[in-house]
Amino acid sequence: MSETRPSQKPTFLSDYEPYPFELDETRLDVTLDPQKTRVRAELALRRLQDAELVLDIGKDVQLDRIAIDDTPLDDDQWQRDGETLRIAATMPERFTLQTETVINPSANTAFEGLYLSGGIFCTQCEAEGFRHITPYPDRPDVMAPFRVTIRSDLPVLMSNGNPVSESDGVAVWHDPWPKPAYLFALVAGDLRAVSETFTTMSGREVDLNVWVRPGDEDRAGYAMESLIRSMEWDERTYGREYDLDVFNIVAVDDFNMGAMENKGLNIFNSKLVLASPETATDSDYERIESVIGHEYFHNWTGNRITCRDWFQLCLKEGLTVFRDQQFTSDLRSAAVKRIEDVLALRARQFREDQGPLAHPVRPNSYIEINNFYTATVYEKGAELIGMLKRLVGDDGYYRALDLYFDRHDGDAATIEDWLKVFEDATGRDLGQFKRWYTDAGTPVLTMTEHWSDTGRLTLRFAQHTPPTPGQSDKPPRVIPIAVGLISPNGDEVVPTTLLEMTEAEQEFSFDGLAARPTVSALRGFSAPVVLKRDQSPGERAFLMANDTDPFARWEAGRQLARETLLAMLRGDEAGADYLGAFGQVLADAEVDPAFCALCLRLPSEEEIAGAVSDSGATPDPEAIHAAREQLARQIAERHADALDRIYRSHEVPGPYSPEAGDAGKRALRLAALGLLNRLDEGERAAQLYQSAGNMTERSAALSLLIAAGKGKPEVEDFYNRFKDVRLALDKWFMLQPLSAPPRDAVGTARELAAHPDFDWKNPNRFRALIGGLSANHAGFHAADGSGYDFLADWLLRMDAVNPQIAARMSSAFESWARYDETRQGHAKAALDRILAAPELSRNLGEMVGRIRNAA
Ligand code: B3K
Ligand code: ZN
Repeated sequence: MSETRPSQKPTFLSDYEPYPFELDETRLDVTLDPQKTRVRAELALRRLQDAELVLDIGKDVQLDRIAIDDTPLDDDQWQRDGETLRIAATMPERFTLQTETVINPSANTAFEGLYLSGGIFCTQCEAEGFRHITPYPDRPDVMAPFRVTIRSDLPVLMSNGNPVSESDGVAVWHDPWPKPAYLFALVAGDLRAVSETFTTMSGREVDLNVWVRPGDEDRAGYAMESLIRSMEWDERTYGREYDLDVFNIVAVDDFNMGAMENKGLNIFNSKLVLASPETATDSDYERIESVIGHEYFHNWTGNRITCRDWFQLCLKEGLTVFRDQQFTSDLRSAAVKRIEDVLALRARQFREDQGPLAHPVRPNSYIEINNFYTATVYEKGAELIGMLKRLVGDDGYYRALDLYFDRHDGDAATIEDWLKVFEDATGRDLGQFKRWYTDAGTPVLTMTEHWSDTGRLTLRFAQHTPPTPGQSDKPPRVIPIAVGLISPNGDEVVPTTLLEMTEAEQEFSFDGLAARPTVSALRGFSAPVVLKRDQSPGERAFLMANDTDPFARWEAGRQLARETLLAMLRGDEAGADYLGAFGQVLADAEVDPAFCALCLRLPSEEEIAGAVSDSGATPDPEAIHAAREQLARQIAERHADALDRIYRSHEVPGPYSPEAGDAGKRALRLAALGLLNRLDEGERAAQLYQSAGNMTERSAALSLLIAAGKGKPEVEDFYNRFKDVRLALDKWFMLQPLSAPPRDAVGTARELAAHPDFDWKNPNRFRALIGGLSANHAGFHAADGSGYDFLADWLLRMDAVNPQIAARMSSAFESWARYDETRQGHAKAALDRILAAPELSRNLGEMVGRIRNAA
């Protein structure tokens, strides 16, 4: 490996050692300047052991002064090596380390540490960004109260905690809650606030502000409403109250991810704050509500109780995702939310678990921690909490959580601590459950049914977890399997019952049944497993029509659709059962439009490719695209009248509201339109585009037109309408490569990449275009390798500017080894080209290295 490359040395969980110093207070004095920001830091330290003082320091930080208790250190008393600063001087038991550094926010294109976004100074410190601001023990188990002075003539100056004073361009903030450096934030700029006051359950008043750029105030209202709902919900559901006098949210345009839970000063990607009916879709609104909730909920699960080290990331992320999922289900439809979450889990986490990037929810090692903010840590991490709750019951769960907050408030905790509160609160042994945290891979659960005429039904289960990188043998785990039984006339004869599987093979019996029932298994998706069962299309159609568990009902239809598609790919006709059962779903459209909309959605091409590959065959992206199109057309032909009725009767009158009821009706109407689009070649979509009163309809109509190979005038119109609205223009950059007929996708992406508005250093714009193409399955996996080449070119270009974004987008290559030899050859060449780049970042180097090892 060449010397210019950053270290590829892994960090191991087993090497954890406590920090030998205690940090009593951190005082920062920051004089802002776009090119030369000066940071004076004072760390009040206490020695716990006889040890060298080791701090982290970014290579981009110019260190001008280093002193202990006002005495500058001699050159031979300290040493800077890579990202480490070692201080060998003998220190008293208590001392203050003083440093002075200069950093250049305007040169910071990686958006980690302190940077500038559209004239606003802002920070991102998780996971290891604080070291790019000042030398520091930049690890989550070193916590301290912060006092921060900001000097600048910009009108708004903010940091964490409560404001102390502000005058003549000097603002002082104090955060009394000890926190690790990753939760530090600083914002300065010309910002305007949408403000409210919130009275907490114990009667304290909190000032709430959502800060945006001048002119954006009228798009910040929904974020504020969502914040208030989050605060009320956390008090109601978990008894958790907010703990500072102010809560500030700031929207910035350049942000590597969605948002960040900095104590009292959340920083958000503007995409997750700004919304108006004309510029944001129903899903954007839903996402804003859920991410505002997520970051707010971190105040307790993440901030008051943080992680001991980054291996414990799921401690805060899995739990906080679980909490935000509960929040959305309580506010909207629980059934719909569960299905959406399972769809996302399967699309991202199962795919991860089944490929070269598989890792445990609590990993054992990493090279670059930012590569581990994954679907496994977040979404599978949340599933583990859901399983725990199912296993110990609601009462046990909330008792355990109360104990967790009591026992660990102010701690940097571990997964062991987390499991222990459940054991102590419920008396249950969670030794076997812990394997869910330590073992990677998605268990495959096989179920067979045995009926005896004495009225007994026996269900036999076998579990097996396939090997994953570095882990070959996996012992059985405890799997909660929720089951219900439905009689031939559609009545539920056994309501939902939780079976606890703990062995590799195990059986459970039900007695006293008058007739052989149909089994509704894995209700509510009670465990993140792949369930395999032999079931006839007729039985699936029966469940699709009769199951009382909404998830299982949806799942039956989904399985039927998958099998129908697999059969079509083998050259068979589309199954009559599926086409028939679809009619039943349409007949129930009025009951729950949002649920019905989900039932109308066919499996994605990516999902079908996964299913083909599971069956031992090689997926052919073009054939998959064609089969899916053909099935959609057949459904549309068979149910044209019902679909047209739904389309006409579900127009939502009156002023736009993003709430679940109206959004569900729009979703159903657009799902019907999606199918009809195959018959009328864009006619209805073109009309809808013209009459659309909101972005939900307008963007859906636009993508249907593009998919139909039409829509040139509409694409142009959309651009002209939104060319000055960044977030809306991102949709324009995304929808074209995403919805284009596969043969045009790469060409479209290339043209757009040359467009003057392709401001690629902005993460949202880059993700829109590059992510749009990667999500066009048959387009990205073009047989000539042009999709792979295009992605490799852009990853390399982005890597030099923003390694986190490049690394994240590289996961589009994750499943390359499942395709045919020609495609594999092209993918390998593209991956090898990336690996050969002379100055590859640690981020992209680790990701591509792991992906390339797939075969
Ligand atoms: N905790 C942040 C994610 C930080 C990602 C660092 N690469 C947002 C969240 O999960 O709430
Ligand atoms: Zn989070």
